[in-house]
Amino acid sequence: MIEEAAKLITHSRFLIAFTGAGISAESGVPTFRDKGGLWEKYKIEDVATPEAFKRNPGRVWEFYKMRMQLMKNVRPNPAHLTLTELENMGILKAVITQNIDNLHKMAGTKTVIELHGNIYSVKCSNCEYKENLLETRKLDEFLMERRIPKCPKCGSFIRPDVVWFGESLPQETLQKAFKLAERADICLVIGTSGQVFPAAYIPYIVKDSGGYVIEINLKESGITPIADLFLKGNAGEIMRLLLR
Ligand code: BV8
Ligand code: ZN
Repeated sequence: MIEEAAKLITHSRFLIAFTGAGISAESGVPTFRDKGGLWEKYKIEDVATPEAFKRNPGRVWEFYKMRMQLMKNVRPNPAHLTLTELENMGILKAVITQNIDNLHKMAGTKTVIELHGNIYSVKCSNCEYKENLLETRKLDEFLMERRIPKCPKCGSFIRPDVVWFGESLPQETLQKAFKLAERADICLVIGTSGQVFPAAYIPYIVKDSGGYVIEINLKESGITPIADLFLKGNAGEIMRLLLR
């Protein structure tokens, strides 16, 4: 199986990867829907919807600051790094990720499409103001502040620049991802339960456009029924074997 996948991948002319929380699990980032995942401890409707933020912005910020804090000690694992290697070889054309954890970029992958935003990006809940806390080097200051952050331009509350449930994905980003999916001859689907839409359409679009779907996961997912190859195991281990 692995040998077959490795051969297909190294001969691919337009490989893309579609990733979810499982690719970062070996780095120590908690997933969402697994045992011990974030949605066991937190309710989506309390921390990841626009209504939750209106009701109780403090609680939402607590959730995201906890995740920002956690990210400080987290590094990319062999799965992220192998994708970068495939990009450097000219095989991988883009990583489309549902993760907000920044690890694909930290691993050095250049073409990363972050469908659900980035943990280090914040924006005003009212005006156009945006800031990336890594770029402005304000992360530590931001984490120390106990009050709910306010927009320097209009004074409204600052919120995480991520896509919450019930919110549309940025149209341009989504269209770009869908176009890549149409062009792909192979899509590597890594560590996602395939439950969240429209993101989970990506492998279906690849398939409908005549492409091949190779899935890596510890267990079967919503994508498995359309996967041409299913590689069961840890993302880091399997990805390392693919480029050996
Ligand atoms: C929207 C950012 C329009 C924030 C997240 C059909 C079409 C369109 C929409 C819908 C639809 N049906 C329902 C909807 C609505 C909804 C939706 O999809 N609901 C689902 C849950 C039923 N979608 C939306 O609301 C989207 N917007 O549709 O806009 C609109 C507008 C107004 C009104 C109505 C509609 C927006 C969704 C975005 C939500 N935001 N993230 C944040 O992270 O805080 S999504 C959330 O789930 C996570 O953040 C993550 O990004 C995403 C996906 O999860 P996974 O990555 O797959 O993680 P999960 O834990 O589930 O799975 C982990 C997997 O890894 C497992 O399979 C496990 O086995 C595997 N694994 C674990 N360890 C390893 C491993 N594999 C390999 N190796 C390992 N070591
Ligand atoms: Zn503002």
